Amino acid sequence: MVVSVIVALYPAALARLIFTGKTQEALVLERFMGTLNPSGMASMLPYVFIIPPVGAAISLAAVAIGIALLGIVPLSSVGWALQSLNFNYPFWVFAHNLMEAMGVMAIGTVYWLVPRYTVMERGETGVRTLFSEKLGLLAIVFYSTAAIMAFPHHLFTMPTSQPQGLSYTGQIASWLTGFGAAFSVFNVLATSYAFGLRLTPASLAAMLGFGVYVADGFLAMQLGTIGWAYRLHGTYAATAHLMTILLAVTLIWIGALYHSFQLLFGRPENRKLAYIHIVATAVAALGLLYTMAAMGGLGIPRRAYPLPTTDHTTVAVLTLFASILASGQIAFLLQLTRPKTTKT
Ligand SMILES: [Cu+2]
Repeated sequence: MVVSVIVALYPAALARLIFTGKTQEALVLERFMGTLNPSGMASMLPYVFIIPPVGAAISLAAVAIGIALLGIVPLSSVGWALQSLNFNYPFWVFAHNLMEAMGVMAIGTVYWLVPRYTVMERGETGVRTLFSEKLGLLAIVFYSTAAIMAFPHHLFTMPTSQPQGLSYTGQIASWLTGFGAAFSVFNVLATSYAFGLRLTPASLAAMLGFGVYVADGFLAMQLGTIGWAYRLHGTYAATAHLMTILLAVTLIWIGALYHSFQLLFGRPENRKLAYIHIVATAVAALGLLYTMAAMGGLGIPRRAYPLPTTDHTTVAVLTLFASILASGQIAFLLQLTRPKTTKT
């Protein structure tokens, strides 16, 4: 499914946009492409400017391994690329920042959605913006800049090879991303409070997704602290963090999807199904986050099968929240497969 999206569906959608003239999507994108404000395209900038340089080293290693796998050079000649130091640093500076770029895009999506659902505009201008566009831009730049050097937090527990200075840099940079997130929390709440936020599936998904993102941020700060990382690394706390950040970002993009539902599917969404989808996803995300975080605190290792706990309550609670998550996605599938003529 993933491969078909990457190699077929996405290029096809882009080709349609480029070659078949003014589709509805193209008209919407045009209003948007040239904008560099935080509620426009500014959150895409980190991806454009940070990912290519931080991804260069691991790309080089990948090319070397690819050439060896094709038999053009002997496999033994690329062993250097897989030595732990040579692999870990190029990999994590890339992988960590890729996740951060995704996070920044998600925050940009919240910045984009929230002003579109406020009751009032700023002054009598008729333009709906964030409470502070400048603070929004600062948050994007601050957050992505701090994030660049946060990657050594993945390698705190390599005590024999990670220089201490790099560990402290990773810890301080991780905490600084928390400040970047705090600017966004203030801005999004101030926008909702000062201009009034309307309840719609899009605005609810954006706010709940952002809420889950911030809740997960507190766990991320613990994992990004050297002392805590020794206790929590390799436990369910890390699983909780990874799973929650992905669910938070997904929920925010679900908001973008409901915002564009009419455009994408030619009919408005069924609100009841949409609310079930969003609330179930958010409740399950928080439930799984705190259950898995508690499991991590108890030292239960991740990536182990069968589940390395025999505590029936833990298993029952995990199963309960997993079922809530699944029922939310079933509501979404019903939404997508609903016949076109159904009343909404
Ligand atoms: Cu990281």
